[in-house]
Amino acid sequence: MRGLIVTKNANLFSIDDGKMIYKVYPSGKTKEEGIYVGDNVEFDECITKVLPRKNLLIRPPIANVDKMFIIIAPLPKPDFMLVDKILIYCDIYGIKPYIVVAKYDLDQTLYDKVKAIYGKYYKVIKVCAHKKDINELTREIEGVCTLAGQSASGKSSIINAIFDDSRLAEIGNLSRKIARGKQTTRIVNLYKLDKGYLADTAGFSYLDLSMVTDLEYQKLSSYYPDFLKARAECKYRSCLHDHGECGVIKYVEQGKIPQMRYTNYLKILDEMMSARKY
Ligand SMILES: Nc1nc2c(ncn2[C@@H]2O[C@H](COP(=O)(O)OP(=O)(O)O)[C@@H](O)[C@H]2O)c(=O)[nH]1
Ligand SMILES: [Mg+2]
Ligand SMILES: [Zn+2]
Repeated sequence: MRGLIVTKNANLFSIDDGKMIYKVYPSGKTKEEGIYVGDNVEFDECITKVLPRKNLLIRPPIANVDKMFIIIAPLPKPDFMLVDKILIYCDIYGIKPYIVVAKYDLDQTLYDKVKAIYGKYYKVIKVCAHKKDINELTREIEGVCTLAGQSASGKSSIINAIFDDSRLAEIGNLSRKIARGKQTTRIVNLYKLDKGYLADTAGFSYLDLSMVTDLEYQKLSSYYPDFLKARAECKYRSCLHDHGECGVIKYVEQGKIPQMRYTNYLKILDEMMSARKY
């Protein structure tokens, strides 16, 4: 039989074969190889085979992620550099990203601003957990999906609103969360919705691209769909778009590339270059 791992509880796995849930232990071999929530497996009395993965996230540990919802909100102040890093990460790992503007009850203008910056190349949607208005998000849930984004942006509240069960995820007090900055680690579960699954644990409140990808700084700009046309006008093919006769700089000056995307590109470039100097 074949199925999807939806829960890992110590050494016992829950497998969804599309009709029902089986509780199964791994074989010695598959246990040693490692099995993660999101894995597609073959099983009978035990899990006999883990099928090849398209990706594997580390924190939280989830395999075969199809879609990632990057949550930002008016409060805390959005970290757009983190958003850009997650977009790059998703591109590298074959994950479809969404930018989700949460807590729209606090400020209606953020969605329009984000849409203007990202909307041409990425899906931008808005939700409000407090109003239980999360349909724009739930209707996109297909395959294995997970939420990401900075601490206190409202991820747990969205998960709770979706499943309408406040026991699923702990909602933190905003100020306490910021002060502490750290999340507690939890077991990951995939919860089933109509067309797919949503992980009950969110990730990426912080992301160091050089730690989690093989991305070379020379290639960074190729992960910016909004730079593509401009890059054709750079004098040198190896242009890093930080100085010189550069199409990207020209487009930024002409307002065709958002200043913020470019400023954060330079910061990420700088981070990646200094990560190489030991
Ligand atoms: N005004 C407003 N506050 C929200 C909304 N969603 C969450 N919050 C608040 O934002 C804070 C952080 O929420 P939480 O879900 O724990 O964020 P997480 O750290 O990303 O999981 C909490 O104080 C929530 O009550 C919303 O839709 N509107
Ligand atoms: Mg949370
Ligand atoms: Zn250039």
